[in-house]
Amino acid sequence: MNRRDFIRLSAASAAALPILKPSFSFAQNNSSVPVRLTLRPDRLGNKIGPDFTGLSYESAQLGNPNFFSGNNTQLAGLMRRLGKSGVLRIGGNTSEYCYWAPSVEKKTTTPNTASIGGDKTNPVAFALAVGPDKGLKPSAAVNIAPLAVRNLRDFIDATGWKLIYGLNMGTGTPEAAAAEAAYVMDTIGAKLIAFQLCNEPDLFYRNGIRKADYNSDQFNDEWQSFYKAIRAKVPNAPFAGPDTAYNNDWLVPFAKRFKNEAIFLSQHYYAEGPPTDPSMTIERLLRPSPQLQRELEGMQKTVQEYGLPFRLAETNSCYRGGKQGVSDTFASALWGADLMYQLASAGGMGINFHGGGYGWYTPIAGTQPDGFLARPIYYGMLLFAQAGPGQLVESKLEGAEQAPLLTAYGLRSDSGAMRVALLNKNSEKAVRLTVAGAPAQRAGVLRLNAPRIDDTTDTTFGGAVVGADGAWSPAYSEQASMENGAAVVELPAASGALVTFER
Ligand code: BDP
Repeated sequence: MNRRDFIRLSAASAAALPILKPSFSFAQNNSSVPVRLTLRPDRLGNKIGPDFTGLSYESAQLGNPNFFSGNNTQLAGLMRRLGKSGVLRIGGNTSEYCYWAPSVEKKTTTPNTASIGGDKTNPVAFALAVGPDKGLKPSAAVNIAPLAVRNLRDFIDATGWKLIYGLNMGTGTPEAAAAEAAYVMDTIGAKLIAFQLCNEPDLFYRNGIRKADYNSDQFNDEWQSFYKAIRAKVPNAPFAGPDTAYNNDWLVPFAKRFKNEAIFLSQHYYAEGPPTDPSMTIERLLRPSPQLQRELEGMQKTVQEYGLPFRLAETNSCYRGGKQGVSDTFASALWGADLMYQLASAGGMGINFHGGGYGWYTPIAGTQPDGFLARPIYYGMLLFAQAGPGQLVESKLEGAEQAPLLTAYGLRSDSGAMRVALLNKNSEKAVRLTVAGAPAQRAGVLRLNAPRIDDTTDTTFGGAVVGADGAWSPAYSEQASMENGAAVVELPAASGALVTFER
């Protein structure tokens, strides 16, 4: 098939947009698998709220009060590009080693060390940017000064996002948590959507935070005592939990016991790990995950039974900080976008991709002195952001047996537009997709693309890269060809696209 058969550049939008050829070749598509997607706009599914998207950072990052601050305009800009009202979650392993230190700022001058940590006797040292914790040993103690919370408020204001704030139940006291919570609540106000009390308590038994027999009942008792201490000081403090690593057997009893105390439920999901295991590959990342299915089913059951919404409060491709050659590649963009839609389809309220610093899986990499950069996974989140909040539309995919890793999600966006997110995770098979059922005259296509599935530097969306401060606009205007009212989109192997129907 000739490229012109399915790309028509519209004169109107071509006038507004520079026309660039998408950077891949459509030359020989005789081998592409013909697939049909039929949308049922009369059958609407789950809603995707404006705060669905999110990022997650280690609490230890607050040890540098200048990171999340009004001065960090690059990071704020990159976050705003992902959504006007996303959610920043602060927590992770290091939250169990962060200590509220109201007196620290009196002693601290402008911090400038690049090394993480310090200890309780010398706690003012901190890192410029903190990457994901690798979980191999307890992290160094970090003091959180009131200045860090005040600056966080400025940062939150600059992003338009909201906050989930992790406290330290692992090695902290209820009194300290209550004092910290009071200050956070006072400073962040309504933009704080929830406190979480700890990180992955279902792994406490094996990471040295609690004894080997630590169980969900003990955890729930502790959770309750912290909750009470905080509520006594901050009567309107909102809570979420249990923020478990993966274990539905901990999620369910928590939901049952705290359905009136928690405003939503949270759990984590890592697709792969550890990175040293050679079977943790791109290929495995892109295949359907039985663990994800288990977690989504557990979540759905809990949501139905206890009426609480669910947030995947921490996730990424490979635990222990990610895997080079997997987590930092274009594959992570296809994986990440697909995970967002899988979660939305299962009824989840939102997601937080973990990251920070130069971690392999971080969506945004960098430091203030060196600047910030959108990594491949960011572009998957960008596709999701451009599709917009809205309501999923039921659809049927036919003929994808030869391209089993193709996924497609229909959405009626809040702006009224019908859209389809297409993710061809097949690394060898191109697909010729006919999208029927959306009454339209035209269908615009934005491509999620990179030269190779394991490419780490040249991902684009709409033919354009994202600038250091989040600047992005599509570099070309592409129209799908229309056949009998259906849009026909040629999707190269290992690529994605966002199709918008226009009447
Ligand atoms: C999670 C932790 C987070 C780590 C991540 C990882 O909550 O702090 O950075 O694993 O191992 O379990 O990458």
